[in-house]
Amino acid sequence: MSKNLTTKILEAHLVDGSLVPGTEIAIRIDHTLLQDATGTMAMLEFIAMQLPRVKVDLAAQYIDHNLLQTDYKNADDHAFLTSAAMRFGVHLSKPGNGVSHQVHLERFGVPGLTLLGADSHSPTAAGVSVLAIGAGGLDVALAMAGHPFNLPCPKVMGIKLIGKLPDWVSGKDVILEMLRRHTVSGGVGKVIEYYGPGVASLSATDRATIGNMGAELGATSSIFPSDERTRQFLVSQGRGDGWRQLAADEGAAYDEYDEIDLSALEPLIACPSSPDNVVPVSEVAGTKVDQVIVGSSVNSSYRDLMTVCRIMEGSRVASGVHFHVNPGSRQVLENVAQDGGVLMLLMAGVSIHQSGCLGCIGMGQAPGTDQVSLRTFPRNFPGRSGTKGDKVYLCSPETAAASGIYGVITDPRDLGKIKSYPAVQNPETYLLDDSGIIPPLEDGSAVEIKTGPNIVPFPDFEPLPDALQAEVVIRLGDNVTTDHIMPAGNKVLPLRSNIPAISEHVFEQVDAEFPARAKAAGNGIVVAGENYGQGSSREHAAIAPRYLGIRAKIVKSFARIHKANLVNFGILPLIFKNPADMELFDQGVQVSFPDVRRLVENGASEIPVLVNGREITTLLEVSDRQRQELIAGGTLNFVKTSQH
Ligand code: MIC
Repeated sequence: MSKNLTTKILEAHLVDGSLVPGTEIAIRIDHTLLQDATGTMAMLEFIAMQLPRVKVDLAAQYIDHNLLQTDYKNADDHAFLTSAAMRFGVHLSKPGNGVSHQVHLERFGVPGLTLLGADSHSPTAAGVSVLAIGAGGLDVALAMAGHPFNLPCPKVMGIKLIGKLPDWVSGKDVILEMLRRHTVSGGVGKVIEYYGPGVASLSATDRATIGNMGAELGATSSIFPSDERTRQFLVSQGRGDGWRQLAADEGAAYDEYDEIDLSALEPLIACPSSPDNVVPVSEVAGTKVDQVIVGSSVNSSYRDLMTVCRIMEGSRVASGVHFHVNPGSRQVLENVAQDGGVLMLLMAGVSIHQSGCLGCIGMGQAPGTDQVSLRTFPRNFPGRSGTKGDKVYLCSPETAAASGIYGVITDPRDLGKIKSYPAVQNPETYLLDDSGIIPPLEDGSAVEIKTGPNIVPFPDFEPLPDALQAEVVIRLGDNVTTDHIMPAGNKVLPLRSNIPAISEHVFEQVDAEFPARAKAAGNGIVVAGENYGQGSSREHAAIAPRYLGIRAKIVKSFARIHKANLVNFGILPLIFKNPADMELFDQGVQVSFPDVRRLVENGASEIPVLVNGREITTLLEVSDRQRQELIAGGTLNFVKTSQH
């Protein structure tokens, strides 16, 4: 029977279960990726497993998020991560070496492998046909310890690409078109597999852009065939030996289908404040722009930056605009510099920053009050930039550059009337420099782990009680993001290794009184609508609420990674059987879950909840393994008390 590529890679890695969508499967993981914002906690969790060394073929730790050193905290985390990486056999990418996704694509990704990353944008590795999945830090720590990764078997959505992108239109416009059609929840429970004659026209880095932002569709992963373009990219990175051809079989079936004619696409833009709020650039053209940023985790490759350099060459940034470039990696910057791009940017008035996530995660670069910021980043959730009420638009490097020149949102095809499209290709041979990567030691057992006052031990969480009484601490609507639950930004991110301190910021931008109310309630629950917990993989959005006493979340539907994180830290992920019941759960109301432990233990899929003298039904859709973890009070407790 002919198979799609996703099925082939999953089959080759299947350890448990069968490939029936929705049922739990376990897959072998080849590579793991940690970054510093999620990685300090994941590394603490790995240390708690008391193993001498990682048990995956390749583990990498990147320092790319918490780069501002406004006090000792981030610098202590960097030292901690460096020492832990050396102790446990992990590659360490130093601060300034680049964004995890771009560096992994360049230096480590190999077609057909699996990658588990503690970052939702890990599927950037789709650019070189890696089946990469974002997960909570604990799941990645378990993979580093050699455990298979458990996940609901995804459906496969086949996207047939035909045609070829017109000038001034690039990979970002393809994924914005996907978001326009399918929304931020359209990919939940699915791998998005691209195929068809149009694929060959996309470079590895355009594919990486599309894979990266598959996370914004809520997709489990995205994948491209490994073809001649993949081979060229690996050869240009001095890694041609790792290439192999991979594709779906002729006539392979998909669970869902869609088709995009690349030649019919036009420049698109996601308006504030959701990546799926997409319109043609021409619809918002003329809007005054205050800030433009190109780069960070997406659209920060050589092609993207050099395209901007060539567009800016001989032009100047408009007087009212601050134009920033955040290169995806030191390698990108070195190659752009070698080809004269740095001078083109500087002479146009662009500020060039070190390689890293920077403003994408609110680590600096926050826009001013009421300012319009145009970014090539992957997400624009409200307040994520660090500014409350921000107006962040997401677009391609072409649109960003054209808008930077005119000072208003500009369809780059208008610039095409006076400049020819640069049509930049990635280099045939990159200038290679791995000085920013420290390889693992043969034997790291003597390395002492460095720590600091802000790196505090993981809190203890009690097992699920027989019955639960709790207060509704907050009720929210649809599409609540992890940025709402556990904000990032330069004040909060340094607290990622200190749960008691970071928990004081839960729901800060939505309702600053939440932490105090949750603590006063003793046990609490959160109630919300559809697609709860979309966005980041940050497990702090589960750990910190749990620390404040949240024992259950009852919603209309969950995003994949957040749901898994809730189970990992002992929070019941419940779904309203009748969505209209949500109205009964006003803030402050007391609810009870009679006999809950026995029901979870016995495999009950329906959990009754008493509210205002009425009994309503909620659904618990988890695997048997997850039930045991919930009963234990979380995965760490479960792992400690069993062989797992
Ligand atoms: C994000 O874009 O939100 C991040 C930064 O990449 C996060 C990771 C984090 O919360 O640190 C993600 O998407 O997983």
